Amino acid sequence: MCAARDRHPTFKASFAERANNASHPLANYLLRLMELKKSNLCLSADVTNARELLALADRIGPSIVILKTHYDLVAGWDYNPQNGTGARLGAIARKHGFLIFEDRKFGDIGSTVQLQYTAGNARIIDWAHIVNVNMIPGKAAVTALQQAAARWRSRVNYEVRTSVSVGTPVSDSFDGEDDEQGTPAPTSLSAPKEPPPSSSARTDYNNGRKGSIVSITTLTQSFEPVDSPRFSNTIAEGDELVYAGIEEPPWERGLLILAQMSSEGNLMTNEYTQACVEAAREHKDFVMGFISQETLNTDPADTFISMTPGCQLPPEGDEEDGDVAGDGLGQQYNTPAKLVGLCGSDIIIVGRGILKAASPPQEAERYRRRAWKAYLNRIEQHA
Ligand code: S5P
Repeated sequence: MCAARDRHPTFKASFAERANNASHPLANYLLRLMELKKSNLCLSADVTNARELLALADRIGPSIVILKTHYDLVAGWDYNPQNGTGARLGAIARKHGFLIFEDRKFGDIGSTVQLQYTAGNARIIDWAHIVNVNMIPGKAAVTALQQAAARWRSRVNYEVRTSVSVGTPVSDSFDGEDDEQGTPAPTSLSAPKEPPPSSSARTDYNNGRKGSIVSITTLTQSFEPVDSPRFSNTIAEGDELVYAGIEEPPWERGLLILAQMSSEGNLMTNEYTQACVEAAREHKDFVMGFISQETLNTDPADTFISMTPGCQLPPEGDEEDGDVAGDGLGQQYNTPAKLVGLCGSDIIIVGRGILKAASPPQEAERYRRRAWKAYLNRIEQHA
């Protein structure tokens, strides 16, 4: 089911050793987090309302290192950048120690994916540490996403504080792209639209336009340096709590390339997968790894992380590594022992195997233990 990759150094190396060699700051962080939590489990949180998503993140958080979202299937997603669903997930992630991966599978021309990543109501880049790209449009999509992340990163250390003062006369509308989309202008969470003139300077922007002159509204924005990735506004659940034993994640965002799929009859050929690997090698400071069915590290210098969906365990009590049937809609499943132990995948991605269990937290622990055991067997260490 997978090519033998066991001669590559990453196959037998511990996550701690690989953390030392990881050039991507978020990959380094994730590998250390995995060692700390003894977890190589990602929950695919495919639930359809925001309240359920937040409750699930809080319940399963202790077992996982990544929570994967599809924000577009969640009803009631609150887009408020300061205390909406993304920000609240961020607070839960900080409390339990996991990263957020929005499984958006960007797949369009460069200019469009940049906007899909950073703009719109969701502003994915603000709350998702990791996203992924479908390479069908070619390498430019990767370059474009990397550019967008670098631009965001260069601004994000500054909080924008906005104050509005009203005098006479005034203009009655603001020229803000956020207003056009019906959402409030971000004040402190999002990166500013203009780079700050200096870390402590105050800049005045009068954004008034059109409107009848009755009084003057002055929009004053000050950019203040922030040295922590923590968002400044208080978020209800556990904002003050930070997972012990590791620092908060770095600001650098990470990308995964969708290089192989779990679904039956998918069109990703070996040649296509190889083109994904080449694109990753060309963007090592942004691409952390792959969504794939096996490790794709072949060159001695490769240090990519492979994350694998299409994973389920047979029911408790059945033969440990027996076959698991697909879902009837094209999804195919393999066990952690096969994916991690034989194929060299690093992180298993599990959705319905956990979500549909009688007790999702208990089942998440079962998956965590089994995937971790498969990793220890692979590197020939014993618990
Ligand atoms: O090849 C893939 C790639 C992905 S990201 N196959 C997948 O199944 N996925 C995603 O993983 C899919 O969109 C879903 O969110 C999750 C698998 O869910 P499960 O319920 O079948 O475990």
